[in-house]
Amino acid sequence: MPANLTPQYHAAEDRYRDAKTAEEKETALQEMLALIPKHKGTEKLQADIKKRLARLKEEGKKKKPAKGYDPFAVEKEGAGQIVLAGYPNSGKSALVGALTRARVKVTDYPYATPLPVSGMMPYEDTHIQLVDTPPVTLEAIPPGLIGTFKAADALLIVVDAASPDCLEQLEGMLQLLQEREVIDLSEEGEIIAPLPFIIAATKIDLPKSEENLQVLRELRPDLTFDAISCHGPGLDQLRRKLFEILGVIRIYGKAPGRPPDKGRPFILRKGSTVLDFAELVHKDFPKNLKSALVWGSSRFDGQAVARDYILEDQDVVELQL
Ligand SMILES: Nc1nc2c(ncn2[C@@H]2O[C@H](COP(=O)(O)OP(=O)(O)OP(=O)(O)O)[C@@H](O)[C@H]2O)c(=O)[nH]1
Ligand SMILES: [Mg+2]
Repeated sequence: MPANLTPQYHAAEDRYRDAKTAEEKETALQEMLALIPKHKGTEKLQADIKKRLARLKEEGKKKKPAKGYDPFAVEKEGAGQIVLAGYPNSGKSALVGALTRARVKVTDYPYATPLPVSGMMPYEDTHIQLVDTPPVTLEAIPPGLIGTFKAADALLIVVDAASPDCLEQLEGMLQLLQEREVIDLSEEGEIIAPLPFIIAATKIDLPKSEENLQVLRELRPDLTFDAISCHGPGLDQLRRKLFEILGVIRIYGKAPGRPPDKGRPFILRKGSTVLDFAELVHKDFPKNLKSALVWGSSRFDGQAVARDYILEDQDVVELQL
């Protein structure tokens, strides 16, 4: 029996998908329960919503008394979280300020940023979270900041290309992040799940920066440097690379006989299959999934593919349940 779900129900489901906190999830689930057409075809869905609500309540009860707010634990949002890392005054806050609407503090003196600050960077039809951080040096790192780095999906290492200390900044960052097992530069790979990273050489609009960058590139031919200025040059390319380093794809769902929902893509890891997508849309979908129609990466539009078909960025998928 078809479920015949209404657009209002779908909208509530979208809110559930986007909910970040337990409270938001609970509100969305309650809306879904109120809006779902009550008939035999939706019994399973209704039961699932109720189960999820019960689980949320249970988890809420179990929660330990709050230990207090931890400013170094930055809740994830958007298609992925990228944390900046760099020496004092290297231009981290200015860069987050240029790419997002976060209220960052940019000053010409060092140590202006005492705690992480998060902002959302628009990228095409999605958003990437950038986190500005307090400065580090080889000698001093704020307690808690390594945890912020490790929890990220990727790092953006910032080096001041206009500074005479730019090589020291680069080598210092690499040594520190390696020693603390955040990144892995060893050939064999020594740590589990090291973070991918990008190195931005900033202040490329200032004198000496080109020369300094040349030196960095000669001394570290194994690394790639993105030359940028927070005033514009290099930022478009950096936005694209920030999306690419996350290793995610955007997938648009499509209901039979309806246009694809291009408003809000589902975010999946690169290499995900039609089955992974189905699971993300609804945990009960995989067991009923027969095949799917795909527009985009398939040989022709609306091609029927199997459950293990590997999706690509910006594919449109209609699940056949
Ligand atoms: N010309 C130019 N100046 C920049 C650029 N990026 C940053 N600056 C300047 O460099 C100084 C330091 O920038 P911030 O963004 O505050 O540096 P930070 O890395 O956040 O510094 P801390 O918070 O101490 O770690 C400020 O005076 C900025 O205006 C750039 O691309 N070009
Ligand atoms: Mg700062």
